[in-house]
Amino acid sequence: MNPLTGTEEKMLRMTEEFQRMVDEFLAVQCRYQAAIRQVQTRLEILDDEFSLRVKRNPIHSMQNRLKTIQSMMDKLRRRSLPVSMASAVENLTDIAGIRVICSYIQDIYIVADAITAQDDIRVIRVRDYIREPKPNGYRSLHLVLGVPVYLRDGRVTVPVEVQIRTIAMDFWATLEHNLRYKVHGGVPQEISDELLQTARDIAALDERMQHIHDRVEGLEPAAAGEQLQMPLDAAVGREAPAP
Ligand code: 0O2
Repeated sequence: MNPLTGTEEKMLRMTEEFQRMVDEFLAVQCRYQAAIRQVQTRLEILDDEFSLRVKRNPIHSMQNRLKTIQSMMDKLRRRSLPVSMASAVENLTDIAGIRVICSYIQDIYIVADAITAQDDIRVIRVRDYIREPKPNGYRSLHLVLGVPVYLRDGRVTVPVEVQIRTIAMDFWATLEHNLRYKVHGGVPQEISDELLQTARDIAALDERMQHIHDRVEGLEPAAAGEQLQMPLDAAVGREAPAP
């Protein structure tokens, strides 16, 4: 048999190393997925309970994701940390992520307060980019929660990053993320400036929507129904029902 060339040996070692990381990833994947399920179920329960009490849901929708191996290794490399699964588990707090989309700014804090008040959840980190937006205009509330997961050998605490934002904040963040990744080396300054301005416009809209919501909540239930019904009926050319 021909001996392997230097390049072939190097590639074989890289393949073996990658396979080892995949195996390790599969071993830890189960607990991160369990942690996501735990937090998402708790949020769903809180949302259901809230809607029973006040007849509306603070949570508009939720998404979750497990970071890919590639994305974990890229992040470790960017931070000059050892590139291994053990290092990812030790250094990254966003392997498991849940994004919670709320209708109104106030809902974000209602949801955050309710989940962090649960006595078996550890609050590892809070970053409030709503009260203090990032310089580029990004707004969201980020929590890293330590969640108990019960395995055959006992209990482990698994970190889950929960990003909570309004529909409007999500609209901006999703488009900004897509635009940023389209351009290598970053978008030109004039586009960054315009994105920052759109983030400010969106923040102002969020505040106005919150204000409208608070005013509607302050109305008598029947009156609130009428107020909403009449413009809707007018819009579709129907007559509003007699009071
Ligand atoms: P992805 O693909 O969304 O997972 P950390 O790694 O959490 O210790 P970091 O990265 O500074 O440190 O955390 P931070 O600031 O809490 O933000 C992490 C995540 O928030 C990002 O994940 C994005 O999802 C989101 N985010 C933060 N800043 C911005 C921004 O300016 N624009 C947009 N669109 N999203 C942002 P990743 O790791 O980038 O990737």
